[in-house]
Amino acid sequence: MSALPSAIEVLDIDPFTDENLADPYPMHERLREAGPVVYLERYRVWAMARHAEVYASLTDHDTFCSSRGAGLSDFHKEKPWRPPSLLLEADPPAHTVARGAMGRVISASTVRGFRETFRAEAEELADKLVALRRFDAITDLAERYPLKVFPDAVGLPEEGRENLLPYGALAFNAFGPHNHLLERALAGAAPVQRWIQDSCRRDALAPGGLGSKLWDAADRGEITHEQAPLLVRSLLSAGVDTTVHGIGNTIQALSANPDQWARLRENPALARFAFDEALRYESPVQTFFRTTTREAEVAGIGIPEGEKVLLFLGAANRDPRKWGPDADRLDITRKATGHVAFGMGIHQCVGQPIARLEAELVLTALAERAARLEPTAEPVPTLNNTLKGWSRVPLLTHPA
Ligand code: OVV
Repeated sequence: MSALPSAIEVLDIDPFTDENLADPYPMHERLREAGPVVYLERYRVWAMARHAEVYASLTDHDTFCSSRGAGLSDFHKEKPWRPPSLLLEADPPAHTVARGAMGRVISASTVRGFRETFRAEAEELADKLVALRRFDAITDLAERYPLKVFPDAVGLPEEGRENLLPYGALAFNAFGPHNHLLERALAGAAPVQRWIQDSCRRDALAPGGLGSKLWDAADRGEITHEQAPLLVRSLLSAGVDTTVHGIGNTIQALSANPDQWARLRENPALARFAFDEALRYESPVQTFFRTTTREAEVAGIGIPEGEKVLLFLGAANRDPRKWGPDADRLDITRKATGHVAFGMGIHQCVGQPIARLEAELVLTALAERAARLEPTAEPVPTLNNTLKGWSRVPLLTHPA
C-alpha cells in the first residue's frame, strides 16, 4: 500500500489487547464513530464496525474474498497454520461444492432427528443444575451440554473429547495476530491437532452420524474422498466453541438482566428469540477478516486490491444506526433479525440450525425450572482473539 486516501481516519487502536478483548464495547463505539471505514495502522488493515458496511462487505464475496484467509494472515503472503478450510477459507466455485455437500448433511430433516435426544439431555441437565442450586453457567452448562450432544451427533468416540475446546480456542485465536493468546494456544497443541486429524478419518466416525454422512457424500461423488476429512474438520473446528460461547453469553446476559429472564419464564416459547437477541447483544464470533480482490469502494473511500479488511461483527450488532438508541440493551422481544453474529451471505454459518436447536432446548429447559438466575460473583471473561465469552459465571438458582 503506497498512499492512504485523504478521507481515511487512521487509528492506533489494537483490537487484540487483553483489555479490548475482555470489554470491546468502548472500542466499538470509537471505531463506528471514526467513520464507515477506518485504517488500523498497527496491523496495516482496513476496518469496518458499522452495520451497513459490515453487511455490504459480507454479502460482496467477489470483492471481499475468503480464500486468502478469514484472519489477519494473508494466505498469498504467509503459509496457513493448517490446510485451509474448504468452507470458511474458500471462494466460489470451490466453496459452492463444499458448502452444498455440508448443507445436505446438516439438513432440516437431520436436525429434526436430533431434537428428542437433545431435549432429553437438556432436561436432565437442567433438573440436575436446579437441584444443585449453585452452579457455574459456563463449566456446568454452556460447556457441558454442547460437549455431550454435538460430538454424539457427529459420531465421535468418547475418548479424547477433551481436545475439542482447546482445538476450537486455537482455531479462533489463529485468526488474530501472533500475540500471547495465540502463543499460549499453540503451546502443547500438537497432540490436540493429532487427535482432531485422527477423528476425521472414516474409521473413527460412528455410522449414521454427521461425520459419517460427509464420507457418504464422497462415496456419492458430491465431494472427493480427500475432501471428506477436511469437511469433518470444519464440524470439529466451528461446532463446539461457538455454541459454548453462544449459550454461555446468553445465560450470562439473562442472569445480568433479571427482567429479561422473567419475560422468558413467562413465555418459554421466546427461547429462540432470546438466543438471537443475545447473539446480537454479545456476539460469540466478534470479528472476521476478508481480503480485497480488486479496488473496493466503501462509502466513497477506495480500498486497493490485496488489502486485509477487518469486519467487526460484534460492533455492527450494536450499531445505533441500525438498532436505535438502546442498541446496548438486551431486549428479548426486540426484532434482532439482520444481526450478523452468524455472518451473512454465502459463508453464513452452515451449522446454525444445530446451534439454534441446542440453545432453544437448554433455554427452555432452564426457563421451565429456574425461577431466578442470581449471579453470586462477577463473571470472569475468557480471552480469545476472535471469540467473546466467559470462563466462569457463578449462579444461584431457585426451583420454580
Ligand atoms: C474456526 C472456524 C470457524 C468457521 C469455520 C471453520 C473454522 C472451518 O474449519 O470451516
